[in-house]
Amino acid sequence: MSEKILTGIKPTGQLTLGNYIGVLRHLKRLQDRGDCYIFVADLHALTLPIDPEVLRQNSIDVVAFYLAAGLDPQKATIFLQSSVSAHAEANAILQNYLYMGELSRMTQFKDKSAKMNESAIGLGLFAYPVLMASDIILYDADIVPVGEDQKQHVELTRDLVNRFNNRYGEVLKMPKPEVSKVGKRIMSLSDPTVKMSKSDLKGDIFLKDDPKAIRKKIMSAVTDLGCEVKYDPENKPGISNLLTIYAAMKDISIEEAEQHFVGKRYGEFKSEVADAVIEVIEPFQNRYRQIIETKSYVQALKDGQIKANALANNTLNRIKKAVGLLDIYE
Ligand code: AQP
Repeated sequence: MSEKILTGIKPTGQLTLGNYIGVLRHLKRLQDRGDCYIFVADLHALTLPIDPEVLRQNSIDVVAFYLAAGLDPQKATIFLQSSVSAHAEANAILQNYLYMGELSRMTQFKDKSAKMNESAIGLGLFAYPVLMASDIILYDADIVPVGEDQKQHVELTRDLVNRFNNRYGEVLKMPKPEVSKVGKRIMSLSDPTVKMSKSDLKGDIFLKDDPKAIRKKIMSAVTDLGCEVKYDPENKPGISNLLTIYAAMKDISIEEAEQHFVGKRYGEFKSEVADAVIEVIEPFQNRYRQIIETKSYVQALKDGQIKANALANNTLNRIKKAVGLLDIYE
């Protein structure tokens, strides 16, 4: 049986080059490798305040970007998380197998809640990893491709699966996070010590930025002292980040990228990084615009919804049965 692969993106804001490098660019290859379930994590987007119209538009964008990245709805199942009610049901059951202590140690929760007033931190933000575990478990996922920031949540899902199976037998499939070697954590161009993120408007390259804006942002990216183009994340975080971006765009290793820039100055280096990004992102944007115009994302979501519900409900029934919920039709 082919392996099941699951991944999703939260429609919380404009997608960044970080999302592209961390996840989107791998999708085309993944759909040929296994049975792909690729979703829009719209329920997760509600964990922080968001305008309803913005959420709707962002959700369309995420699907259009999936398709622009080369996902084929005939091969992969593309769906909205909120269109499969099993996610919420599994969440209600599985929340009893993760504990407050472990949830409060999640880095993403600590980072996001640190910027908020305590009285405004929603329960959903705290319990985010439970819903994410439900997403993964419902599709019997073997592999969960993620950026490094999400790896901790997949590890927690593994703990939950262990705990649940120890108690009820081999009910849940054990998933594995898969983090790409190059580009697992793309950093902000204005502060290369923090992650490039949808919610951080400064110094990020957004997937809808026009080529001129992309070039300008890269040319003014923060660099480091010295003049050598060398991969050294600790002492040269800015240069290392740009090297990573270049390597990801060219689909080569960091060493090969480093080799290419031996003896070149920062200005020339940045200009080549900008060329490399534009060369990949411009055709990607053209495909995105065509998908938005023809609304082909609608049919993809309708088809995906049917397939996703079938598999998710199957697993949900297995979970319900294992924990002792009565099935009156049995
Ligand atoms: N900077 C990044 N480098 C590499 N991978 C990244 N990802 C996100 N940013 C980077 C990966 O993209 C996938 C989808 O992310 P998400 O939107 O579901 O969640 P996130 O990690 O919280 O992304 P953001 O951009 O930081 O969103 P906000 O600002 O809303 O919290 C994930 O696999 C993620 O690892």
